[in-house]
Amino acid sequence: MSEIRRSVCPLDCPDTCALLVTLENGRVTRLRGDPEHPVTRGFLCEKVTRYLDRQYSPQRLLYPQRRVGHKGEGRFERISWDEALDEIAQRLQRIVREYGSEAVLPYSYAGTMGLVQGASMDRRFFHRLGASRLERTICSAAGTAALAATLGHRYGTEPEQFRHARLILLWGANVLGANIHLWPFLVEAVRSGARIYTIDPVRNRTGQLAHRHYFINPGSDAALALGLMHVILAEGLYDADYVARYTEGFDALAERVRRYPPERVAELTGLAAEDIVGLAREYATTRPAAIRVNYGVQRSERGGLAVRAISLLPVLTGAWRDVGGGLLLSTSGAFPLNRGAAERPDLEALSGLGRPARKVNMVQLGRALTELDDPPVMALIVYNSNPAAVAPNQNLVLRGLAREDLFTVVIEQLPTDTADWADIVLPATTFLEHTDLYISYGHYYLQLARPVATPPGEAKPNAEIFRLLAERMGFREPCFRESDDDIIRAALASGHPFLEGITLEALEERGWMRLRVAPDGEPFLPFACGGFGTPSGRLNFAAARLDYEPPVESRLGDAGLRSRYPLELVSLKSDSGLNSTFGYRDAVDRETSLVWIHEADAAARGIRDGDRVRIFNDRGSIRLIARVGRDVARGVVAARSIRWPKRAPDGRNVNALTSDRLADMGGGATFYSCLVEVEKCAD
Ligand SMILES: Nc1nc2c(c(=O)[nH]1)N[C@H]1C(S)=C(S)[C@@H](COP(=O)(O)OP(=O)(O)OC[C@H]3O[C@@H](n4cnc5c(=O)[nH]c(N)nc54)[C@H](O)[C@@H]3O)O[C@H]1N2
Ligand SMILES: Nc1nc2c(c(=O)[nH]1)N[C@H]1C(S)=C(S)[C@@H](COP(=O)(O)OP(=O)(O)OC[C@H]3O[C@@H](n4cnc5c(=O)[nH]c(N)nc54)[C@H](O)[C@@H]3O)O[C@H]1N2
Ligand code: SF4
Ligand SMILES: [Mo]
Repeated sequence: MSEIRRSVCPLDCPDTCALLVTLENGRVTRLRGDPEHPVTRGFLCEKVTRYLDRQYSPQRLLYPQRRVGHKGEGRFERISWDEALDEIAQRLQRIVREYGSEAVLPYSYAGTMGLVQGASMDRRFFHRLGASRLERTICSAAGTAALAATLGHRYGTEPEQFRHARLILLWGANVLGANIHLWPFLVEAVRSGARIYTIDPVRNRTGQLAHRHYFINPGSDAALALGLMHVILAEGLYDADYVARYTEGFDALAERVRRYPPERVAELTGLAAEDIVGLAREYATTRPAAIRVNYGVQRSERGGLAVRAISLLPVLTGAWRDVGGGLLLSTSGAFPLNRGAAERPDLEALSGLGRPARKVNMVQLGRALTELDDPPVMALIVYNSNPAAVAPNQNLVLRGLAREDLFTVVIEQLPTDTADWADIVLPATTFLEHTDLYISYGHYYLQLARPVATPPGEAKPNAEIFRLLAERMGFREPCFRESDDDIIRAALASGHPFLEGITLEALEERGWMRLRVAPDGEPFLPFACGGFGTPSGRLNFAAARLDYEPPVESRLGDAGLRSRYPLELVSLKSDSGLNSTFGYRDAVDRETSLVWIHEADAAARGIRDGDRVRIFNDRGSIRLIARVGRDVARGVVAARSIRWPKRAPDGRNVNALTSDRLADMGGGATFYSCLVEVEKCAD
């Protein structure tokens, strides 16, 4: 007997695909994209088409387990849920008594993007406990803060409208790898005569198909944007009417960008001065012009400034007026859920702490585990994340996880590196086995997914695990007994007009619904007539001090560092994987075991294609296989992330090299401001 059910891809990807699931005799036999969904359009990426290898993997964690071996060894014994929950509750209670509640640190990110399993009962639990508050900065914090400070709203051009653009800048955006459902719209645009340019230190698959690729120095995008604005203003190519109507602070901007003539910007960015001039003219005079900027540009020390400066471009040219014009970084700010109702930060007042709990930036997990005092972190509870693989400064993270006095709980689907470090491992369900509500950061559809498969063994959803833990901890507030549906209803009841008509019942019936950002069938033009989310409603060009300096960790940065480590490492996303989620697959392991190096840099080091090389800096050292060519800029090396460290010869991945220095805004991560040296392996 076969039937088709709806679901939603839960992964950390802008596309948030609507899925159709084939069930045969209770077993899921096929996943495909919903042909009716306007962005999914009937296809899935390859990684999720093959998701059933994960769903039915013999590696799935099935039962609660307790560590029997040494820390990190990954040897466990099966225990019952009762034993596991009792032990966790007792350990937490003792830690809270001895060290205070802030000695407990949650660690979660986007293993699932669902609201219920990602940011509801878990948050309630930690607020009620008075645990340290985790700042979830590892991905998008700098860009998020920059967009909020500049446009005032974190949304932009609808993906469906890119088909109308005539010039498309893919700025730090590997569309084919990390946002494949935008691609068909770009193809349509090209058929109507559009040109596509990529701006990236790496010529990835998307760059190879673009009409033109601009190699840019990592972390120098703010300088390029300032240079483009310099030319646009100097040549009078801006939209004076749009600027007059909807902005303020124009004179301050004009004054600022005067300091960024093409020659200076050429030195900072690595682009040729005439290319900067040409790009500025073409961008300002082609309509509609759309920019797809992705998070790659803000994963650097100057990432906030980069997003600020880039997002001023369509304001200056008035590109926001056009269907198919504007800029897209994220759409997530358009989903006005009542997050407070789901997460209940007010519960912290019951914790006995008597003040807001301290904040711990997730990018600096290694420091938190090894340096924090008053109180030290004594318990770490990990879910929806794999910090032993994904966090920067990995050697420091591992030193922290190895602490004998640290009590670590990991809620996981698979035996990740992080799970190997746990004292207690709890088995989690997959998206096919639990309920959730999904916003998107790449389109404007809200979606609901119901379980379609039975959990294997004794796996439970995160929300249920935190309900049970709350009960064990004696948290009696009624909110700890709320069902998943209660949580979803509360989150939907924000009263915001974008959610008008969107209820649990309506979602249940249809699966996905477009936000009421525009009337049915009409494009969403977020800033065509101003409407910026600033105090005055106008965009303020003078809000930011647009002063660019190269990152400390760059070839134009700290002189001492760059003399020892003269190459900049960009550890961009793999095409075949999704962060560390599919690290168990051989194809992902192969892709993440390579490092791309420019032929001139390779020749200078006696490195040939296929050689085994060592990449190192003061933080660590790893071995990879060299790919020599011209798809990275000179002075840049590129490795795909994120490998499962335990599959690597040295038990480390590229994050053994990356820095836990913070970005210029939002406390964001700086994975791509990273100096290294590369040498041929002797053996
Ligand atoms: N296949 C696949 N898809 C994914 C993911 C994945 O791991 N694999 N990860 C998901 C996640 S977590 C996210 S956040 C999203 C978004 O993911 P993105 O952040 O957009 O992906 P990245 O590959 O990190 O970066 C995009 C591009 O920016 C480039 N880049 C790096 N530094 C700079 C710079 O300083 N300037 C410029 N101009 N470009 C730079 C990189 O070389 C890369 O080609 O993708 C999601 N989708
Ligand atoms: N070098 C380098 N490092 C990076 C990046 C980079 O580009 N380069 N990118 C950074 C970025 S953008 C991000 S977003 C982070 C990603 O960091 P993470 O969000 O930690 O991403 P994943 O590696 O995908 O790990 C998610 C884990 O959650 C688990 N999981 C999935 N669903 C559930 C569930 O329902 N319940 C529970 N309990 N677990 C679940 C999965 O099995 C998986 O092991 O990595 C960052 N690290
Ligand atoms: S990972 Fe992205 S492209 Fe692939 S199915 Fe999920 S949402 Fe769609
Ligand atoms: Mo991310």
